[in-house]
Amino acid sequence: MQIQYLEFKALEMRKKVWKMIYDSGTGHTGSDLSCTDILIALYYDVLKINPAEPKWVDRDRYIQSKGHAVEILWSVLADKGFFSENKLKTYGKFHTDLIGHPNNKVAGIEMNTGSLGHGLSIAVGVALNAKITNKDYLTYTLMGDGEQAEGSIWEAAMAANHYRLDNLIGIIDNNGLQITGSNEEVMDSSSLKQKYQAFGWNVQEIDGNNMSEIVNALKNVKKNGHPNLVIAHTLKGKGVKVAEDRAEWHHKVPTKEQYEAAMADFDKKLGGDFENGEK
Ligand SMILES: Cc1ncc(C[n+]2csc(CCOP(=O)(O)OP(=O)(O)O)c2C)c(N)n1
Ligand SMILES: [Mg+2]
Repeated sequence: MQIQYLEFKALEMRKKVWKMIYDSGTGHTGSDLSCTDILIALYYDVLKINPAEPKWVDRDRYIQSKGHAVEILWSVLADKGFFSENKLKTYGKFHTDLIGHPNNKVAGIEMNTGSLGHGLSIAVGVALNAKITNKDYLTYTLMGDGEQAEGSIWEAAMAANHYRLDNLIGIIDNNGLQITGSNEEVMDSSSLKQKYQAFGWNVQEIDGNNMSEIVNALKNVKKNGHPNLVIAHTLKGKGVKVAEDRAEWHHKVPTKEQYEAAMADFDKKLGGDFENGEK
């Protein structure tokens, strides 16, 4: 897949998420924009999936452990055709199943998540199943950096190497922020590379808002008997200046003025840099 096309998609999806949060009055704005590029790389270039057959047995599995960033996930799943754009409009409304965290009643969702610290454990089980049943599918999980404070992560990290799960790819959205402040203020999550390496993992560190680096890292995971981790250095709120690198934008909804200013900026970028999807 062309990197320029993926960059275009990421911009389009950021605009969509921004509008969705404004329209519905709810959402994890900074968290969605932080990992948008990662989801685009996964869903448009890396994952082996078939939206027409969501439960295809040989599909790659994606478990979004940082479940709160669900608006970008719903947007991508609709765009890929797992469900309709009309259904997407029901996000956050009474009786919808497009709720504020991933919900496995919806096509394309493997597991309910949102209580932080569980995705890696689930992914270990799913990857182990592939080993036991001789399946080639890969299992990916996206975690937050604040989420690394959960003890269950480290139990899962140990188990992943014990069971030689080189079919497991963990990704950390390393944006330096949590809800109430920075990692330094809330819980020190530094030296993640050394920590995972000490648990036996192969670790790559990349710029997590750079499409080529994301795609390269995800396609170059090792098959050497050890689980793989990609530490993706990102900017929380990426793509909307007012929200970038600001903890209060974790789940803030834009004002009318902020909404309109960012929409105009998105339109300018989409119409200028990316007219007809070309850079
Ligand atoms: C077990 C648990 N504790 C607390 C929360 C509330 N919570 C939601 S998001 C969040 C911060 C997560 O920060 P991080 O993992 O860094 O995610 P990101 O910066 O990508 O949003 C917290 C504490 C939760 N969802 N689950
Ligand atoms: Mg974070």
